Amino acid sequence: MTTAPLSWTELETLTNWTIDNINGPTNSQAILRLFGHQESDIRVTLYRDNHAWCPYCQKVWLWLEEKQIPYRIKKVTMFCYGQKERWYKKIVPSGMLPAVELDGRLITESDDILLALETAFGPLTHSMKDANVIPLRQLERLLFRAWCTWLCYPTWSQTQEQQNREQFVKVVSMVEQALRNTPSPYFLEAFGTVDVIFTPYVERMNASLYYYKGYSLREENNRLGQWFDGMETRSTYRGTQSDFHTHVHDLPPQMGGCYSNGEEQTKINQDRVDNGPWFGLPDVMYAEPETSCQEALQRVIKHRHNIIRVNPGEDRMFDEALRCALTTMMTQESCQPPRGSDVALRYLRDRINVPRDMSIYAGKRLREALETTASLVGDRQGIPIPIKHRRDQDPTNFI
Ligand SMILES: N[C@@H](CCC(=O)N[C@@H](CS)C(=O)NCC(=O)O)C(=O)O
Repeated sequence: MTTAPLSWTELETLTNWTIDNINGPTNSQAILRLFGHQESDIRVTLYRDNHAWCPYCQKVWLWLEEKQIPYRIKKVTMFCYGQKERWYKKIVPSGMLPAVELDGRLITESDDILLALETAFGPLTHSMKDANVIPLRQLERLLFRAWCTWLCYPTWSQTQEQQNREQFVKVVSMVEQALRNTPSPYFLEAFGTVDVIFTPYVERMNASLYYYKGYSLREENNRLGQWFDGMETRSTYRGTQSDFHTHVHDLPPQMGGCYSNGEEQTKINQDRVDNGPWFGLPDVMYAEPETSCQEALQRVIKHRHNIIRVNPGEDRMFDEALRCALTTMMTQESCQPPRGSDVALRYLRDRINVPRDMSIYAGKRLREALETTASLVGDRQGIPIPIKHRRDQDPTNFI
């Protein structure tokens, strides 16, 4: 038995999800953050990328959120998914992100930004220049290099692949040791700058190594596992957190390539990240909020015209198929979409971006509903996600 798809008007009655972008929890949609201050108190503008893919932007974003500094956000396109805005090139000719304007002064380079911010507003628990922080910052760069060497270069022999893996695992054991030095789940006795500095790449390592190398950073390393759990207790981190699917497909064009080792476990992981089930993956471990389906529904309703317009499926057919998926997500009832809509549904499934579009559990709920609905009419995949660029995600298509 399948149910009929609800109309958009009926679907609207099923969600009252809202978020206070300005003063509420950390969220990717905000362009102004006040934390209870007045707009006249603002001294900072953060320039970050449209899709929340840029790791160095996440570092500064998380710092500002943790310190609750009132700021504006201006979003800029990255080269890999569209054309850099002219106005941005006028202020940052290289086009690089992030940048911050602090009291009218423009600063680029994420470490310089954090140094300037802590001079203006005080450190986030520890200064970037603290004697305990400096060696941990160096360790983060060491880990980053070992990760790039393993992930981003093709290997010509099993031995080389094995050596790269061993080198990475060796640096991870140094990270484990550093985390063991304090009883807290964090790098020092309390959450602070170091955790913010490690966050963007450790999150991307967790995703990419799971998918391209069959290696689960979070599950295979006890202390890092506890560190992730600690981070996930923070609403600031949850607001910037992405999922495996988003990262594994945004990294190749950003990094210049990600190379799979082709092992059995890798293939299993790839199938899981691409085709589900998405619940239970080690990209998130805190309990799912009760509002995740409502959030997903609200976000789709808000952008439905563009979502339907950019989808390769015929508009009327996809409109109905999408309502079927949303009906299933909200009622748990099976809803038969039009014949031939499997490709269109999976196209959208593959282009949900976390946290750009919605938070991690909402993204999983929506992916699941789209897949469940698509599978009722076929097993064809959507247009493959490009790996050299991501112009399929050009934000100008959504204006
Ligand atoms: N060392 C710089 C690195 C910044 C960087 O590599 N930014 C990348 C994005 S993650 C970028 O802006 N690339 C230009 C683009 O992709 O448009 C920093 O720490 O801020």
